[in-house]
Amino acid sequence: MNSNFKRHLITAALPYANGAVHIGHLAGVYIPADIYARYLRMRGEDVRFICGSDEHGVPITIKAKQNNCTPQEIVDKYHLIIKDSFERLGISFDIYSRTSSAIHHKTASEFFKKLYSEGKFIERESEQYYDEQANQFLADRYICGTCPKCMAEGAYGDQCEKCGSTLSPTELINPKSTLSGNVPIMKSTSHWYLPLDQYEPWLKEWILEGHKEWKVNVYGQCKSWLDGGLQPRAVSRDLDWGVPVPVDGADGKVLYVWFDAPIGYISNTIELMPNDWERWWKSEDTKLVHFIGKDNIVFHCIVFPAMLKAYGDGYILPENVPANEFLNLEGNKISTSRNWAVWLHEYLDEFPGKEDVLRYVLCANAPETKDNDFTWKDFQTRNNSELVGIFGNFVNRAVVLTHKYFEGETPAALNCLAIDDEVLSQIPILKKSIEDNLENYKFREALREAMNLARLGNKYLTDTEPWKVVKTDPERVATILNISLQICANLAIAFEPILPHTTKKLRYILNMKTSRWEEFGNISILHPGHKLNEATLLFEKIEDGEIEFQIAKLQATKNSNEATAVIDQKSPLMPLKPECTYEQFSEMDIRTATVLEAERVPKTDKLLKLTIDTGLDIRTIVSGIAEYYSVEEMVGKQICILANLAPRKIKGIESKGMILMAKEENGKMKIVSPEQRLENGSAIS
Ligand code: B3M
Ligand code: ZN
Repeated sequence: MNSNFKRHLITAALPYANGAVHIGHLAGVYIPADIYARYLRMRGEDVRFICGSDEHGVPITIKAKQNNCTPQEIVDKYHLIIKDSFERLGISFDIYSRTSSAIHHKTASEFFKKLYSEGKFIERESEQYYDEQANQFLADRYICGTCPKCMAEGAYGDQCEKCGSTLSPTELINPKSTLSGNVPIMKSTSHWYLPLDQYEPWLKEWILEGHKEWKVNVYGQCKSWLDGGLQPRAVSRDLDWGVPVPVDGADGKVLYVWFDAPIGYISNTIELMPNDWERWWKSEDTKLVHFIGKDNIVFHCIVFPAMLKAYGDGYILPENVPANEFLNLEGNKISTSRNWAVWLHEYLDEFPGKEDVLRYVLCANAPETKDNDFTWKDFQTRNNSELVGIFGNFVNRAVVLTHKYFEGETPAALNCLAIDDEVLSQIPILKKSIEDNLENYKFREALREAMNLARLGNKYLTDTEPWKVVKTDPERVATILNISLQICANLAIAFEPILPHTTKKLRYILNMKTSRWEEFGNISILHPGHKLNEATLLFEKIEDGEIEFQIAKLQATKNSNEATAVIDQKSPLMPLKPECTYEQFSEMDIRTATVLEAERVPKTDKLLKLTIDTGLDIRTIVSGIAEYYSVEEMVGKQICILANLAPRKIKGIESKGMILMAKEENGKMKIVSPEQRLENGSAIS
């Protein structure tokens, strides 16, 4: 690393504590940030990696209202879920704190006070929307209406989720209160504004002239904001949740969440290093890098820098803001409110020991230059053919053969042939490329190059065939395995920032102490005679059933979203059947079961013959679902069946039971599956 910086301050966007973290957050922000932090630490750099929950703002108060609890209860709940799931994934924050902490309130409050007393704000009286029934001013998400830019319904007072435009409440067409649904009135209120327009020339100089190296998407967004002309921006809100505005007579007003949240980076650094934090924030030899998603660019590149500039006192500005685009899920935009997401805490529960598979797939698919798509099929393929098939396979072959031929001791490389030299010469080239990519925030490419090292090893073993050569030339095998093991050791270093759980395992197998980046490229990390531990598998295959389960889970979400949409449109549903008694209901034996085999019933369009494990027995059910489900989709699926339905013959086949299906408005039938995989035979009542 040829830089003049003495220390690296890395921040990752503070997630809102009104929900859990999903794969979109991970791919966009936390995985790249973590790879970067781990890489720099391996290089022996002085690094602090800062994050925490963003616990203020209107969405949190709305969620609290919906759940009939206090905002504090909401943030307490999600703060723990988020913190714990990050830890389990191995995101190596030096601190993960929260903005409801006393330290943060004090820091944000003092920050505001200094700017206020130095006259850096302008105070303005303005007319704002007010809900007379709820007795409340309608900031941000408390108001919605038609987006003036794309004409979508349901745009919020701060943003249109459809087209992504940043809005202010008065721009909305047909505004309505989200509290009561009422049309709001205008009422006068006063707020403090940061006059961004005054900082415009300086920002233009700093970004447009000084940071042409920023990512195209980041630079482009900044340029369009700056070209459009900056306006003063309110830094306070009429709300009862947040950091109170520390000015006499400002009762009922709090700091705008986007004013206090970035100060959270500072508060959390203070909490981490109460005596040393200033050296990190106020010294020109600190390199500050903000990892964020694209919707946060303006706040990190324009507003927060302007706040720091206004504050003065030696605060440094970010050296880079490598914001990513968005990750979609199975072709659709990830949405917290529609539950269209893969939630980190659920993934960790459902795929124990596979933390690194998620890290790998999300890095390989990171939306670095454009929006990207996550699909479960791609997740499975990347695991099975890349991690298991290439990386895991190579390491396993090298270690197992060393145990087989050399009792687990690293053999000596006696004399190298051209093929050996060729392979070894690739290592420093790949190393250089990985470094350049990591230092330029191109994590996908860095991962690809690290994987190329595994590919190189895998191909080398396949080409040299030590298992054949051993019969005629054991000395040659010693060289081949020595080189293979050195590649394994280099892989343990190259992958450490990306797959820390795996490289820990790999280092154990190789009985390797170091994971210093400096050692990368060394082709005698493991000395002749160095004893290896037993080979264990680095990765396991992911079976079709696991993927089908995830797809079914998403499908269930989609179905329930569509059902909600149908109800919202008030379309007629099937009329209610006549009343029945509980006894009548309880005569039905409804249970969970799994489809073992499926085949089409010959000469029919609609029928599938299914072999089913009911937990009690294996039986056949003939079902008219071939129109809606293929044979492949059915195998492995968990379903619910009416198990004590009298048997009957369909097309000559005895069918014992019936699959529970739901009929949609459009007449389509969908299988009813349990929310999570249950034991077969679980009774439904
Ligand atoms: N809480 C917004 C977001 O998750 C946010 C980031 C704050 S960083 C200071 O989009
Ligand atoms: Zn819009």
